Parts: sequence; C-alpha cells; structure tokens
Amino acid sequence: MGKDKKKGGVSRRKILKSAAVGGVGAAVIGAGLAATKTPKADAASISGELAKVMKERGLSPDDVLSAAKTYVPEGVHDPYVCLSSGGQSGHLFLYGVPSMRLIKTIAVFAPETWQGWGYDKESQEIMKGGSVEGRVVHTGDTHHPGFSETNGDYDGEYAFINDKSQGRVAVIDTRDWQTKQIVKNPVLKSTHGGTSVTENTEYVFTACQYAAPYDNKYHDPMNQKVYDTIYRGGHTYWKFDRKKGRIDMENSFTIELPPYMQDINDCGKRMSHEWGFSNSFNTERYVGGIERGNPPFEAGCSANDTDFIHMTNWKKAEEVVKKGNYKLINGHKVIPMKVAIENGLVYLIPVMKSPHGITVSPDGRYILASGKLDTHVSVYDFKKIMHLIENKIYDGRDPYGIPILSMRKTLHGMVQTGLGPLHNQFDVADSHIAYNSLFVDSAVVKYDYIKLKVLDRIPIHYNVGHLAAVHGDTVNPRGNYLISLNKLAIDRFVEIGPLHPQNHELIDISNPLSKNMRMLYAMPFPLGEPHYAQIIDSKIVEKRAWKVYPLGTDPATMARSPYRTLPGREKVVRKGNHVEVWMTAIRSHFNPEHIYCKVGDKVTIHITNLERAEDETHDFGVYYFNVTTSLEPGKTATVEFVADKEGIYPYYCQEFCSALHLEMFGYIAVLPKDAKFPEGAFFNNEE
Ligand code: RUQ
Ligand code: CUA
Repeated sequence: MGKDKKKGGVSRRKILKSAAVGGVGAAVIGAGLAATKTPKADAASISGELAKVMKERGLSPDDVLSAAKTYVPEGVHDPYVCLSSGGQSGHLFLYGVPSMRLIKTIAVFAPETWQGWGYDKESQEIMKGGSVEGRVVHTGDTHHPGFSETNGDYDGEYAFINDKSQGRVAVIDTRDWQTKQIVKNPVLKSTHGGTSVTENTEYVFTACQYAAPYDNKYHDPMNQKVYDTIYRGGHTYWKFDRKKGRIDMENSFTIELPPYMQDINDCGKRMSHEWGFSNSFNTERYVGGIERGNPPFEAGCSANDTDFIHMTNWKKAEEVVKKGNYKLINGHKVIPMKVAIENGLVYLIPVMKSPHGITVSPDGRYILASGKLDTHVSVYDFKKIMHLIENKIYDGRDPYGIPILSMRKTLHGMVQTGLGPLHNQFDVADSHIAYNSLFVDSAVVKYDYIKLKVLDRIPIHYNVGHLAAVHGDTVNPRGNYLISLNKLAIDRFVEIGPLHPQNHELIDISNPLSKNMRMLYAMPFPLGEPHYAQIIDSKIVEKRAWKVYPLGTDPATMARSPYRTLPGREKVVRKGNHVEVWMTAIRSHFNPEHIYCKVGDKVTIHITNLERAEDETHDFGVYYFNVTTSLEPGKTATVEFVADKEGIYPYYCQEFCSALHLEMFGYIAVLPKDAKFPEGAFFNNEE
C-alpha cells in the first residue's frame, strides 16, 4: 500500500514536470485526474464537464492553462520549496512551488506558540544567545534568507537569515527546519544586507544598514563632525563551522566602513569568489533634521547623482586577521578602515543614484546593481574591475581614503529597464537572462544582461520588491518559476480592512527563449512583509529531513538530551524549593498526571514524546504560567516557571493526537507555602 502510493507520487511528479516545461492544458488536467483515480476521468470524458466549469466560473482557456500549471494533486509534493523571509513577523516561511501551499512557519527571532518557540527552555536559551546589549529582544525583521552552498549551489543543509532591526543572524538546520543559533552583531546595530554565503559557505556575509557608533554610547547624530568620525558602517563576515553547524563568533570579523548605508549585499562567485559586494546610499553622509527645518533624510540622503558599490575581499581579510591586524571591539574582531585600505581589502565604485540591490551573475563575472531613482540596471564587469585594481588605476579616493574605481571603466553597460528598478534574479546559466523588478512601474522585466536588451515585460500587482527564481542566485539557476514578492496587494483579494496582505505572484519562465512570461498565480501572504526568498529543489531538502527525532533528542543540539526519559523512568524530585519532573507523553496520556508543589517553588518539567510514528506530535499547554512546548515524536523539551500563586493549573495536550486526545491532561497543584502535601502527592524523594 505504502509502495503503491509512492509509485503514484512519482508518476504524477513527472506529469507535473512536463506541465511546467511544456504546458498542455486540458490534457494535463486529464492526466492529473486519471492519476488520482477519479472514476472514468479521461481527457475526453471531462472535456464537456470542463467546458461547463469554465463557463460557470468565467474562466478563459488561459486561466485553465495557468491552473493546470500550478495545480499539484492531493498527496503529491511540490517539485520546489520557497524559503521566504517574513519581515516584521520575525519568522521564516516555507511554501511549495508551484502550488504556493504554505508548509511551515520557522520561528526565529520572535516567539511562536505553535512550536513553543520562546516558551520552552531550549528555545529560550537560543534566543538568549542573540541578546542585544544584554536584553533578549523578541521582535525581529527578517529580510534575506540564504541556503548554505557547496561549490556555489544550494546544498540545502542550513539556512541563514538576518534580522535587520537588531543586526542579528540566525542559523536553521534543515534536518528539522528549526533555528539552532542566533548571534548578534557586536558592532553593527542594523544589518540589511545578507545573509548571502560564499561559494562553500566559508562565511555568511552581512552588510550594515544604518551607520551608528560601534561603542554603544551616545554621540550626537546631528553633529556632522561627530557623524563623520564616529559613526560607522561595515561588512561583517560570519565564519560558519559546517561541522558544528554553527557560526563561529571567534573567527568572524567586520571590515570597518564609512558611515554610508551599505544596504544589500551579495557574495562573489567563481572568478569573483573572494569578494563581497554591497550597494549603499547616503554617501552624502546627510545628518537630517526635519524638525529644525532641514530637508528630511529622504531628500538629503539622495542628493548626489551616484552612490557607491562597496567591495571587500574576505579571503585577504582572513589573512589580515590571522596576522593579528585587527582591533577587538565589544569582543569582536574589527579590521580598521586604514588597515583595510593598506591591504587592498576595500574599493568603491560609483553606481547610479540611491541604488538598492546588488546581484552577482552565475559565472561571477557581472555585478548587477539598480539605482532605484534611475531607470537602469548597471552591469559591471568584474574583469574590468580587477584590471583597475591590479594596476592601481583609481579615480580618486573618498574622504576616508578608500580608492574609487571609475564607473565608466568598470561598466560593461547599462540597460534601461523602467522606473524604480530594484532586484535581479537569473535564468539558466548560459542564457544570460536576468529578471529585474520595477518597484515604481509595478512590472518585471526580462532582459539579456550581456546584450543589454530588454526581452519581455509583465505587469505585477503591485510594487514588487525582490524576485526569486529557482536556485536563482547560484552558479546553476534552474529557471521554470519566478516569484514576484509584491509589497502592495490593494484590490487583489477579499477586502478585510486597512491592513492588507502582501502578494506573492508566481510567474512561468519555463521557456527562456520565449517572449512570454506568464502570470500563473497570486498568493496572499498575511504573515509580515517578506523581502527576499530562495527557491530550492525539493529533492535536495527532502533527502535531509528527519521523519522523527531519535528518542529523547534535544533539537537545540540534535543530540540526546540529558533529560531524555524512557517509559517507566518518569519521576518527580523535590529538592529545597525546586520541583523537577521527568515526564513522558504518548497517546493519550502524560506521566505523571499530577504535579504537586508549593508557592514559590521553581518547577522544571522535562517532557519526552515517546512516539515513534511520523507526525504524532503532542504538546504541553498550561493555564497561567505562560509556557508551552511542541513535542514532535522523539523530542525532549523543558518548560520552567515559578509557581508563584496558590491554585490548580490544568495542563493538556493541545494537538488533537488521538480519539482520546481530550483525555490527555493533568493538574499542577500549587499548595500554600506552609501546607502539607496530601497523601498521594507523589515524589520519588519524598521529603
Ligand atoms: S529589501 S525590496 Cu532586500 Cu530588505 Cu529590497
Ligand atoms: Cu496528545 Cu492530544
């Protein structure tokens, strides 16, 4: 039976693939239906029915084709998954492509009650690891997810995500798609760029957004001299320890940069492998002051015709750090600007007005940047850049002494794509096709970045930010689908009041040679504002995902928890005023079912889910104490609280896990301090 199912899945997946590539409308629908064994549903017999449905629902043949291209039959897995940031939600989200079916929330910087994220001890410890100047901040603003890479392509073992608002980076392990580590940038207050990774995930690269003093002290932000001398940006390279699956803080470093807002970044590939690039704005170093009658930031920060691309060499920087040529600031290695300049680690290249976004081509030779107040994508040629660097041909230096390379001499050329160009993604590698998002025009443009020619244009709804194509920022983009991450939805969905969802539109790019990008589907995304997303081949991640945890696993370490509790080994121990419980959960009971303690006791409950069956998750919901946890099969988790008030506190399993799920409950009984435990109150070490 299980085997049968699998067979069906495979053949249907093949059908899907052909639908994605070819697109044969009704025939595909027929085949899909046949595969789900709907009685008598061959293409011929449904055509009458199909015509009727089309008429009733007002669907054009075009609509039906789009539906066929996105429909994924029940029980069939999507060929791709999209890892989307979630902006102010502080989370990440996973959905299938092309079905656009939401699969998972990955809790990262903010608490999330489904998974007990931030409510059980293990996750609280991980959140604590990302403390901001000693405070656990649980708001976050996720922007640019990045899969770990091997040889320039996603290996899908880990994913990284930045928190723009606090300058943090998190590591997610795709064996269980759970956050394993959060680190705070010790010198940068906000990091917008990143997380992009070097070709073999040697480093996770993030760039500063809002320049600020490194020392966390007060320095007048409106005093130009103070701003120029004390405010700083930077490029941070986080060392990734693949074996441990963690960022290695010790061996991470920041290259000090001027107080320009470094914004978005991307890592080089192949020939440009050793370099990291970021665009920037406010090279004016405007300090604002709308409240004093000065022009607002937005005007002062966009006064110049050009800003700078920053490029830094992490490979050489690594050597500089090894030689001890750094400063320790807040315990973090910082390469001072002067040292960076002397060692040829940093260069600037002018780029059109207030750019946003920078992307390196699959072969690593071209660096694409769009000036959002310009109408072009500027295509820089890395070979030309290196020629100037190697021959020390500079156009001058910025006020901090950083060499500036000539824009004219480094440009391959510019292509006029439209109003408000932002981000770029790539189609299959040798096609030289890229896609550019036009925020102001609300359109996506397909163009040849070598011939500098626009090939096609499609309207989107509305105001697109990033684009994501399948493996679209790797050395080996796969084409097929492009997702447009739109900021505004306006009139697209059922009216639900002033706060609208975002709108992710799926575009068919399966034929790179055709002129026709094709709009397939619009998905409301009501979970914060996603910025960037990456789309990965499902096969890569499915191979790695665990079905259940080995019994007694702590997901924080992915190893056996010291609190793993086997059946028959459950216990309650009271030492002083600490009650510690080793509990098990299995359909359909907790053991123990009664926990006695006294007012003021600290209560620690370690729970092991003994289930070995896939998807048999339990969890622990409890009255008043503001803790919870999710217990996936095999997991051991801990909740801890102070029983600060006399009373009876029911706890129960919040997952409808069995016919007797409602019966899966228990009581925490908190006695007055001076009361005696009743007969039957159970402790393994009775006082
Ligand atoms: S952002 S819409 Cu990448 Cu944070 Cu550009
Ligand atoms: Cu376990 Cu409901």
